[in-house]
Amino acid sequence: MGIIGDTMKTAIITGITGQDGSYLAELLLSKGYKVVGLKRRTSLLNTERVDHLYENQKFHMEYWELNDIGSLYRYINFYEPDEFYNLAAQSHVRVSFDVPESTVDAVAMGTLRILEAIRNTPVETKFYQASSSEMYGDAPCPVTGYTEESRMTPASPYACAKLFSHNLVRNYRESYGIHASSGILFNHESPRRGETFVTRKITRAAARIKLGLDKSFELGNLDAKRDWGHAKDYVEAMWLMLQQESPEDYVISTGQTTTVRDFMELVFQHAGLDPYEYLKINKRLLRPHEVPYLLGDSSKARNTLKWSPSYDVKSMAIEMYEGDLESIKMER
Ligand code: NAP
Ligand code: G4F
Repeated sequence: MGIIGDTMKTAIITGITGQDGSYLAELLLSKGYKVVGLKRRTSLLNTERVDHLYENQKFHMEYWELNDIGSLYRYINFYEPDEFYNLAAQSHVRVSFDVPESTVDAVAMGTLRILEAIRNTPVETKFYQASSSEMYGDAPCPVTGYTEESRMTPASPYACAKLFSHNLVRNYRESYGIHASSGILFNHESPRRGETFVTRKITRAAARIKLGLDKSFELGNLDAKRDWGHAKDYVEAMWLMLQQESPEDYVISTGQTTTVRDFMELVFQHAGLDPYEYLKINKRLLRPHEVPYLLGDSSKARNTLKWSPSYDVKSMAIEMYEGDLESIKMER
């Protein structure tokens, strides 16, 4: 809650226990913000990514769910946030084909509930929405990459729901003057990436094989191409969007795209291993509808936000592999 004469900003972050939530919380705390992280209740503790932040007096956690409207109004009224970052989502594309209804409820209706709460409370709150490059689906990609204006043909329940939220943010900004921006973020990874996303699957598999713990690993489609950046760079862009005079949407990407196969070869080569001695292709890991190619053109963010990534795919992959190697050794 703001105190008279106190210039400290307050931010609410949904999805605080996730990869991006943890990096964004670190960034905002380093800038002197009070950070309120909203988490859902889980039967086992899952706060490893933010446990190191608890000793900071400016870091708070509250229970909430994407479908819990009352708590949302309560926290906005109580904390009076200057900024609200909506990062919570069932974020796994393939899983969204298995549980489409709950994915769409969380990703689409969850955003609507937050925007409604911001609109209906007397608090001036700037809003950030975690939009996704998955929204482009398999629409034709310009040679230099998708821009904010490119056509979007989402190819999964997850991506359809993200596109709903993306459109809603623009609509609330135009209809009610809310300072609401969407970041169309291309894939971003880190040593904190969830273990079932392909990059982390690969770096963990290489580390476990290197340490003699596993003799094989499984993947699905090796031909898909992704524009992979580092989550630390990407949360900086989220913050920059909310520091702008006017709210807008921005593509955030590296402008370099790599196949899953090349990413795997890069990691295994760094580990001194031949991936094809261990790899098994499992058809169950294929998707009903694949997004074959993602490349982003982040010129707008680079020119307006003065944002640029500090990692390339290789430096990020090596950091992830080395991180996995160290943590698996420690676990042992
Ligand atoms: P992540 O690691 O999967 O984290 C997702 C967060 O959402 C977790 O804190 C999770 O809580 C929470 N969550 C999921 N369902 C919820 C529900 N029903 N109620 C409350 N909280 C819920 O995702 P991320 O990589 O940090 O991504 C952050 C956001 O950016 C997501 O919206 C994602 O869709 C979007 N995005 C990600 C990328 C990327 O490449 N990483 C690219 C574009 C957009 P639990 O910890 O309890 O599961
Ligand atoms: O790592 P992935 O699961 O990421 P995906 O589907 O691109 O989605 C991620 O990035 C989106 C931004 O574009 C976010 F919105 C979303 O929340 C998430 O963070 O899969 C990447 C590629 C796919 O083409 C997939 O088919 O890797 C291919 N792949 C091949 N084998 C695999 C596997 N993906 C996973 N998860 N597991 C595999 O074994």
